[in-house]
Amino acid sequence: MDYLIISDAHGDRSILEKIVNAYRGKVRAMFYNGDSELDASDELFNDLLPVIGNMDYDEMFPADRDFQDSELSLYQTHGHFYHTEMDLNRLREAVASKPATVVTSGHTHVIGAEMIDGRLFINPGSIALPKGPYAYLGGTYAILTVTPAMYQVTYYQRDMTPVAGFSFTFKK
Ligand SMILES: [Mn+2]
Repeated sequence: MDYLIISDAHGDRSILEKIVNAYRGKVRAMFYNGDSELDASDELFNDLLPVIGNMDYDEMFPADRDFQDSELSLYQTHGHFYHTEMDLNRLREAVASKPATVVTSGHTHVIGAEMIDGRLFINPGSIALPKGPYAYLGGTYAILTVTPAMYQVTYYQRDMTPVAGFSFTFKK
């Protein structure tokens, strides 16, 4: 089962529209990790599951999300409430009592996929304003594939091609 994770478009609505249209019906859920700078009533959020970012001013966006289906238990947050721009410590502590085995955030605009305390932390990077050592990719999103034994995280560029060498597998 595949899940799309995307974040931090910062007003670049057209790239979100393009990606949503390409993946609608092909993934089980599409997570949007905040800082769209759009209204929560935007029709994009008929497909994208949002949380509020520090640059979102529509208070109708939820602060965070506990997602559960038959394949995946996930906690979604933008990250600013946990100051993930500093480190993942507060977020790591916040999820310690949660059933989620996957934790996803945005905010830093820096891609990341790592297992911490038995939970997979995924940052898809920013689709519009990438930062960090992989900013040269020009914006990224992630596809999470869940199998009975493994998680796989694959990063894609704005043209929806996978980034060579940026597919990571984690044992559950
Ligand atoms: Mn941002």
